[in-house]
Amino acid sequence: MPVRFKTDGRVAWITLDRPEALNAIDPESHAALVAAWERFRDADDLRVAVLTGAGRKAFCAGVDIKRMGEFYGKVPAGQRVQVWNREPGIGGLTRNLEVGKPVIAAVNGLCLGGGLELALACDIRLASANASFGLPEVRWAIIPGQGGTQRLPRAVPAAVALEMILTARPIDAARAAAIGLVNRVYPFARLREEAQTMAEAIAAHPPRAVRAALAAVRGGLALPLSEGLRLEQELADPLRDSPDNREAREAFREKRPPRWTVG
Ligand code: CO8
Repeated sequence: MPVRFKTDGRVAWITLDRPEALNAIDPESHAALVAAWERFRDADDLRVAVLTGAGRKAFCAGVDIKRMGEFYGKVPAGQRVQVWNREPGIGGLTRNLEVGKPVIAAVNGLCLGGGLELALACDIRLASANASFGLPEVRWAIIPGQGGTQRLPRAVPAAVALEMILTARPIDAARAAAIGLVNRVYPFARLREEAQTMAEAIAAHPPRAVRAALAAVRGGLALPLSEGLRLEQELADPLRDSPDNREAREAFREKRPPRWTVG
């Protein structure tokens, strides 16, 4: 299988596993990724997913260039926009597939093209010091079309995004951290452990609050502030004086760890 799905406690590890092709996404990897996200989404006991790549060199070198034509050929050219605007994007998370739970990208090396677009669709990005990031699509006479032109300028300043997209040149992990494209950078040997630690920290919190916070931030980013503030109230209110909220307050008074209603 080009994608491995493993669990470590309440954390799902989804690993692109084609190191011989720098974990490039071919049609089978795409289908396996979609299936993996759906499995994570539907598993009540899994709270956080970590996406990474097998091997020491690459997280994902993008869509499989040798098999790009197979993606195009699936749908007649005249219908592509219509069909792709409702199907999951390449790699699943990039379009029309929401899991509603946090996803961390543990970027362990090259992160290019469709690989960066997939990492941008994750909620938190951690990187190893050897990682590099780029959107080289214009070199291939196309543009980033799996969310890259939209998510990169929302993640970093627009001028920096344009520099990356128009020059097609990759940046290193230190620069990616400096511009806020990645949250943290670790030595390669520590990346996995740090991603698991962060995932467990999130998984320890009451799942309804985590999901609502995620929905508020993700939903609000697409809205004007006044509408975002309304969305925040809609998501915040059902949690106020909820069993978990009462339990958190009671546990604080009684100086004991809280027990959440789910899990
Ligand atoms: N696709 C397929 N195979 C790849 C890819 C790729 N994206 N990247 C690397 N490989 C393969 C190589 O062909 C090679 O395999 P083989 O030895 O069998 O030929 C193996 O991985 C190792 O690669 P290299 O020998 O090239 O390793 P180097 O260290 O010399 O170079 C590079 C590494 C610089 C990363 C180089 O491999 C490279 O430039 N790769 C292409 C990276 C790239 O441009 N990616 C973006 C592609 S475009 C994209 O992702 C968006 C497309 C959206 C299309 C949507 C369709 C529906």
